[in-house]
Amino acid sequence: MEIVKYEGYNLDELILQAKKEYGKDVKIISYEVQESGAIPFLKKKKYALFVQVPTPDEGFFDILAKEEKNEEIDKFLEKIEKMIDKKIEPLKQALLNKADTTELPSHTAVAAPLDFAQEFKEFTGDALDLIKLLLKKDVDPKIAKMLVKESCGFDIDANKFDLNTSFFKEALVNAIEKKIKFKGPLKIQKGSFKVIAFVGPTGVGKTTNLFKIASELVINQKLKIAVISIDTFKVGAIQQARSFSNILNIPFYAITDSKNLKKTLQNLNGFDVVLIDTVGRSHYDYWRLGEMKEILGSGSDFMEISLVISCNYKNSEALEIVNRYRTFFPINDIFFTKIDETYKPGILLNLPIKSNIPVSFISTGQKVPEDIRVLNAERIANYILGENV
Ligand SMILES: Nc1nc2c(ncn2[C@@H]2O[C@H](COP(=O)(O)OP(=O)(O)OP(=O)(O)O)[C@@H](O)[C@H]2O)c(=O)[nH]1
Ligand SMILES: [Mg+2]
Repeated sequence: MEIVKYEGYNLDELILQAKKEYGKDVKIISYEVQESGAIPFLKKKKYALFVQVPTPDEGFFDILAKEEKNEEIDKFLEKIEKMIDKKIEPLKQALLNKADTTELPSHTAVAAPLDFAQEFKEFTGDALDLIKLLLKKDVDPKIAKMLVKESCGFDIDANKFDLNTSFFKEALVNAIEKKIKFKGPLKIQKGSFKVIAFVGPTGVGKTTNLFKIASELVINQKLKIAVISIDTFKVGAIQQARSFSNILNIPFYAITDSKNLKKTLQNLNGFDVVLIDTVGRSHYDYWRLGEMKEILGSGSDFMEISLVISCNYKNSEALEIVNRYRTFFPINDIFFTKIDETYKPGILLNLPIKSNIPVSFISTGQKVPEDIRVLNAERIANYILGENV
């Protein structure tokens, strides 16, 4: 095998020349560009073209396989390596920079182990006992401290804070009332045309609980209700929602785009409440969340958005969900579900306090319509203290 070098001012002509001399199968290995001439505006590009001239019975790789000492090949391989390196360097840098700046979920930060005595050294007596209990229920230490302090007085003898009541529940309810906002029971005026959309991750109980609310509004409050589903993605989702609607004898619409949502909402003008069920979306799936925002956007002026969160989520994950969802939707309230599936319901305190979003309902099981309660301070205190509610 032979490597031949051509030099000239026109690259195409050099290639044509090589092909003319060695046939159309000649292999072009590389080319170099050099500036020629000393005066800047008279500078001309000069090319050096390197071609591999085929031999009748040996290819390039055959020669390499034989591990023959061939300085020419080594020289050209080196040249090719350098060219490749030069080409991929900006790409490598771009990837490295991206990796450096990629936002890590906030919950990946590892919490330092808690030094209980040090952390809560300003408390004594019942206050300390209540803090211990809150921590056992997965209440965030900072939130436990802040809540307990709300119901403390200063014990001059001990020079520390202690509860100003001997009842844990009273202390907790008092603190919760100051720190958490409650949406309260759904009281809807006839003819008010309220639109409520339920959003949240997959499988948290959006559809089930939407129909618990629908039942309350239809059966107890005698309101005119319609349900719109934009969950056309999951197999069986529409059937599930349609059969609930049939039982309640309320109109049901399945739509897929924002134009249809706008039109459907206009047609439902005479209704008191329209409930919108959405497809569960991972909070990491920005693309699909954007798609849903686009669809819901057409009714957003008068729409309330309820974010449905399961109580069995880890605290850090739940906060991540709220933070990611709220970048897409103006969240009106947090609707908790699956309280029956956890013994450590600290999330009921941590999430509303950290997010400063009001809370609305809590789902206590799978049964429609009865497994739902309005959330208030006393109810949260009962769940945390492990009392039946
Ligand atoms: N244990 C328990 N199960 C619940 C509760 N709420 C809902 N579920 C169950 O959770 C499962 C999922 O409920 P869905 O209402 O379909 O959840 P979804 O959020 O609409 O799900 P996607 O539409 O797939 O995102 C069902 O089996 C419900 O019966 C609850 O409070 N406790
Ligand atoms: Mg659903």
